[in-house]
Amino acid sequence: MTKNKKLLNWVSEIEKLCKPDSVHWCDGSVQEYDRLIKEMCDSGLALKLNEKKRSNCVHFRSDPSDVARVEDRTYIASKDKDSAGPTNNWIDPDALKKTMKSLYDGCMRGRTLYVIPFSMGPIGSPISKIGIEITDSPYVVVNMHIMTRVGSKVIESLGENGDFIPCLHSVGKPLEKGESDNGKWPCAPMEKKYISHFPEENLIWSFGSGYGGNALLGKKCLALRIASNMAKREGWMAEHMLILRLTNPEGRQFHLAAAFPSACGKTNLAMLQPTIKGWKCECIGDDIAWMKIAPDGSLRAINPESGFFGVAPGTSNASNPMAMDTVKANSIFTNCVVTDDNDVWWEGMGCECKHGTDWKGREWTPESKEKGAHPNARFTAPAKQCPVICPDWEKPEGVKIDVFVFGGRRSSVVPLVTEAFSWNHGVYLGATAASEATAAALDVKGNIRRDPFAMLPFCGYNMADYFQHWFDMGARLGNNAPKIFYVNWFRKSPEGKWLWPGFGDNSRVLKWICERIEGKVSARKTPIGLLPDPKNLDLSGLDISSAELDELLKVDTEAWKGELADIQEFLSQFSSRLPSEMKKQFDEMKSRLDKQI
Ligand code: GTP
Ligand code: SPV
Ligand code: MN
Repeated sequence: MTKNKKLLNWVSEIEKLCKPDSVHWCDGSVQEYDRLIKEMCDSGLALKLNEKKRSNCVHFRSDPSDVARVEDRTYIASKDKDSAGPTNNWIDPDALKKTMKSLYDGCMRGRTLYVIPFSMGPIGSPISKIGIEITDSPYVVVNMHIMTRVGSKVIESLGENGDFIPCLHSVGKPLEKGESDNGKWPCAPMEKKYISHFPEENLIWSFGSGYGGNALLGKKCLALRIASNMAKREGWMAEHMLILRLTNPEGRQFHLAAAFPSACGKTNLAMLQPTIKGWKCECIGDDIAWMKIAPDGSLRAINPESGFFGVAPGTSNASNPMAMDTVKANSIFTNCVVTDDNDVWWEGMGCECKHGTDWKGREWTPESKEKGAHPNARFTAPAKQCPVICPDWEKPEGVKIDVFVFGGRRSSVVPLVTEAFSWNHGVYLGATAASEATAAALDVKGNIRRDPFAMLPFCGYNMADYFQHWFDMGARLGNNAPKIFYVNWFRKSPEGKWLWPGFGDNSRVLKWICERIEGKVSARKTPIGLLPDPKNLDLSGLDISSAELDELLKVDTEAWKGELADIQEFLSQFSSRLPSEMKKQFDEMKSRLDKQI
């Protein structure tokens, strides 16, 4: 039991407010996990999957209204509205607390309050942080067991006076006397959902949703929205990035961190199996990177998580065999199809399901009109089960980052790969990144949106100041600054076919990137950056026509002038707060496009 006063006071204050039936302090043990899973199976909320097919795995069906992050209900409550900036929803912190306190009052009646001590990052790493999540959802507890390091060791490391980030969560569905959920996923209606951040206090309050980033508060809320604020104040970086180790045939290692928006390929790239000879890839993280400048001046990254919360649909032995292996045991699935023999299935799994039950609990066959799995159906799986997890993935000092890669989902205009002219130009590329909408957020509509550094929904302060932070980090890193590239795996032909095979074949692009770093290959200067000479891309064994390749590496000046107008409009929302360097980069790109160089 902890002697930490701040923690004890906070738990007792929340207990008084939320009025749960009981309180349970999580120890992170296997017994605790097994007991909660059994309780949820017994109550009908979870289904135990076929032990012979998927050992120690369960499936959950969420409420159909609670299937993804809700950006319209996500708030940054800083004292001053400008600190949140034009891309975040802002409410005055006092007003928001007042509203939420009335929602929290008695919200845990009939339920258990779980206290989850967790560490983001290996316990004891100089880059790690401790959080405590209070939740009334056992689903959240078991997911946190996988996604973070939970339990007594964290309490020990916190000690009597250690500090932590308080994360309060409730599904927002109190139970009357004698009432039970009856196997139904508890949550509150949309207008009562709040995913709130108080950055000046390092405080998170989430109410009404039990799904993913809304409820597993270590992930997007702590590791990105709150951590981005801390990183800005303390001079480090908290980014929506996978971390990957590449080893070339000579044995030289490169560490790459890549930011793509939600559902745009991070998990896939993180577990990539190269299709080119002699290259090896190992996974360090698939969603979040925390990075600090080490005493030797290099930039060091850790993955603050210990599990993967990955998109299920589209995951197959062909696209991501390492993820398929990772989820064979000890995993949680949410909103998939359950087959008649109690296994899970989803669209794009690379095998057939003739008959099963869809994510809404209805009979499903291939003839059914609707998809069987929700497009944002997910698996939760321990990172250590990934066959290509890097042996150094939990190194407390992290790995040295050599390359940053930005990208998004663009069916036209943006070429397969572009190298930035400089750090500052790379920051401009990251800041002006754009992507097509996906199912990872419930309320993102429309076609293409600017998603700077894939952080639009996750940067917990004014995005203009975040741009400046990137420029500042580059200046501090100097010659140690990673090289910056921009990729797009998602170009389509006019008929709507992928022009680039993607997945394992993305290793060909990574090879070019590494060879650029080593100075082994030349590049072609274009108005938007440096592009490969087609002869320098390793396409051996690929069936790709030279017309397709030309299309993939084309810079269409007119289309880019259209892009420029959109970028200008996007940047204008930051008005006088926009860094002057960003304006300079924009002007330089405009003049290169005008001069066609
Ligand atoms: P979040 O967990 O939401 O942050 O997503 P993510 O960035 O990790 O995306 P993920 O790797 O799960 O990929 C999302 C979707 O993109 C899946 O349906 C993949 O099959 C698809 N995808 C990933 N990589 C590629 C690629 O190289 N080419 C194509 N065509 N599709 C890809
Ligand atoms: C994302 O949307 O980027 C995710 C899933 O990684 S969630 O945890 O729901 O944010
Ligand atoms: Mn993500």
